[in-house]
Amino acid sequence: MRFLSEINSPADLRQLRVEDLQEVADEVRSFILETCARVGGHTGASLGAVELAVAMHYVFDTPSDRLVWDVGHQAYAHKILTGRRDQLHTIKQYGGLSGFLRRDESEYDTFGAGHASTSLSAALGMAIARDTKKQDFHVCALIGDSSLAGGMAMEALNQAGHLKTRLIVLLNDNDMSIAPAVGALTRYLNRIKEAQSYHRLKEEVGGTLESVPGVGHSLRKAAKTVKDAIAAAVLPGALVNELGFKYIGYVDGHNVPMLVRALEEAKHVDDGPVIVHALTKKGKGYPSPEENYYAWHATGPFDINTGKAIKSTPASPPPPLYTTVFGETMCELMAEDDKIVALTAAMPDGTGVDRVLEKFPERAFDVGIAEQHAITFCAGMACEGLKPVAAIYSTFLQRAFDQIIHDVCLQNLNVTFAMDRAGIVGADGPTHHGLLDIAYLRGYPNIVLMAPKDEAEMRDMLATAVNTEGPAAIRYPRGSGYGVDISAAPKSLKIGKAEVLREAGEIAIIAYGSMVYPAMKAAENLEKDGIDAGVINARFVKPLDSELILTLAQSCRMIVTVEEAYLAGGFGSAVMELLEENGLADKVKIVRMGVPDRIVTHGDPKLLLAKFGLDADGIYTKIKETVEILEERRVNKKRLKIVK
Ligand SMILES: Cc1ncc(C[n+]2csc(CCOP(=O)(O)OP(=O)(O)O)c2C)c(N)n1
Repeated sequence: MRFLSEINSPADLRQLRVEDLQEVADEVRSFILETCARVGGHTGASLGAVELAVAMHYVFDTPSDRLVWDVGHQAYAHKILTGRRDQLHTIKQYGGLSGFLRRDESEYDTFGAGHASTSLSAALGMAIARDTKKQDFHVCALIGDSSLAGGMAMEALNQAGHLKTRLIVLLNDNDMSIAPAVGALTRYLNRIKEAQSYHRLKEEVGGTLESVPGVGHSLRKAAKTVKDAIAAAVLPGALVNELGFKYIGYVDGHNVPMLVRALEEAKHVDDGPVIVHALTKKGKGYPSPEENYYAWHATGPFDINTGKAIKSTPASPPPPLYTTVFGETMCELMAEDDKIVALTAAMPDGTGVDRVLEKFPERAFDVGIAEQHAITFCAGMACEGLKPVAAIYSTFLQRAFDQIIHDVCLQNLNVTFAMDRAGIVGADGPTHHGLLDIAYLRGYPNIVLMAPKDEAEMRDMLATAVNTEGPAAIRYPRGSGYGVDISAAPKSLKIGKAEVLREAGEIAIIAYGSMVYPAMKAAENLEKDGIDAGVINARFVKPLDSELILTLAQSCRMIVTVEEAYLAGGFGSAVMELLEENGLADKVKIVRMGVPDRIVTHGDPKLLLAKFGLDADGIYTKIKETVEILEERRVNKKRLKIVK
C-alpha cells in the first residue's frame, strides 16, 4: 500500500495530488475486499462507494464540513479514511466497529445511521443550524438511488428546494437497492441518464459535424435542438427547476478526478441545494461481478480469488429459515385464496416475498423503501376486500407506526403484519434489533398480536391472521426454526388461547414466541433440581389468555414471563396489567424476563441473548435464584414469628 498505510485521517489524504487519488481508491478497495473476505460485511455496497468516499474527504474539509451518510452500510471506505482502518476487521462483531455510522464511534460520523432515507433531512437540519449560527461550512449528504425514493428523503427534497439553503447531495446511483431498484423515480433517473448519454453523444457528433465543410454548422444546430429538447424534457424536470435544485451530472462515480471536479463545482453553488449525480456499480471490483451481484450487498467470508462464499458444511442440513417458511406458506395460502396479496418494502429476499413475487407476480408488490406507504397501500386494498400481508422487519415497521394506527387499526381493516427479524438480530446492532414491536403495537384496540414458538406454529398463525377480520401481527425471529414437521396444512388457531406445554405447580413460566423452547429446556433442568415449573406458550399478547393467566395467578407462587423484547410495554407488562386490573397483582410473585432499558449493541445474537438471561441457562438461573430468595424469606419470616 503506497498511500493507504500513511493515511490516518482525511487531512493526510488531502496532502496528496489529485492524480494520486485513483490509486488511493484502488488501495482502499483492496483493503475492503481483503477484510470482508475474512470477516464478511456490507461488501457490495461499500465497494461501490469507494471513490465517492475518497473524493468527498478530499474535497471537503472534514470533519468541519459535514458528511452525512444514508444507511451507512456503504461507508467502509469512509471508516478506513477516518482513522478506523486497523479496526475494520472487527466490523459488526461484539465490541468492534459498528456496521453503520455512530456519532459515538467517530467525529467524522456526523449522524447515526442504519435505517434508510434519513440523510437529507439530517443534512438539511445541519445546514439550517449553520445558517442560523452564522457559521460557514459545507454539508454534503450521500444517498443511494433507492433511499432517495423513501418518503422522508422526498419530504426533505421538498423542503430543501423551498428553503434554498446551501446543501450538496451526492446521489450514489447504482440502479440497485438490495434487490434491483423499483419505482417511477428509478425510471426517472434512468431517463436522466439516457438523456445525458444522448446529450454527450450529440456533443461529440456535433463537434464532428461542425468540421464537415459547407453543411457542418446547420447540422450541428439541428443536433443541438434535439439534444436540448431531450434535456428539457428530463433534466430541468422535477428535480432541477420544479424542486429548486441545481444538477451536476452525471459523473462516473468510479473516476476520482471527475468526482473531485464535480464536488468542487458543487461547493460553488451558493444560492441553494445542488445534486451531484454519480453513477456507480454495486460490488465494483468484486472477484466475480458477473454473478448476481445483488447477493453481494452483504456477505459472509468469501474466497478472495473466486468470490465464492466460504461456508462450513454442517453435519446435517440446518432447519429452514423462518423467512423461507413464511415465503412458502404464503404461496400455499395464496394458491387457496385469491384475495391474499403480499408486500415487501425493498426486502424481497430478506422477507421471503421473492418466492411470492415469482409465483404470483400480479398479487405481490415490492414498494421500495417505503414502509409508511406500504401500510396505507395495504389499508386501501383491505378496504376493497383484499387480504394484504405486509412482510416488513420489526425494526423497519417502526417507520409506519401512525399508518398502522390511523389507517389500519382504527378502521379495523384486515391487514396482516408479518414482522420478520423480531428480537435481537445480532451483527447489524441497535438500529436493526426488533425489540419494540410488542410495545408499539399493544396499546391500540383491534389488533391481534401473536408470536409462534416454532416454524410450524408460524404457519398456523399466518393462516389465523389472514382469516381474522381486522388487523393481526405476527413476530418471528431472524434465522432458523427448529426443524419441526411443517407438512400439515396451516390451520387457524383460536384467538387469545395459550398452549399449556407443562402443567404448572407452584411456578408457571409464560413464554412468548422465541422464548418458549428455551423455557421448556429451563423447566427440564429445574426439575432435575427438584423445582417444578410449568410452561405456557402464550401465543398471543393481545388478546391475552386472561382466563388461564388469572387461574395461574391464584394457584401459583410465582409467574415468570419471558420475551425477546424490551420489557417496557412488553408481554410481561401486559400480564402485570391484567393481574392489577383483576386485583391479583400482590397475590403472586411476578418475575419479568426480557431486554432491560438499555441500547443493545451489535454482536453474536446468542451472546447478546445470554447477557440478558434470555436462554435456557438464563431462565433456569433466574428462577433458581428467585426460588432461593423466596425460601430464605419464608424461613426468616418463620424465625421472626418464633422470636416474637
Ligand atoms: C427504512 C429502511 N428500510 C429498509 C432498509 C434495508 N436496506 C438497507 S440498504 C437498502 C438498499 C439501499 O439502496 P440504495 O439507497 O440504493 O443504496 P445502495 O445499497 O445501492 O448503495 C435497504 C433496502 C433500511 N436500512 N431502512
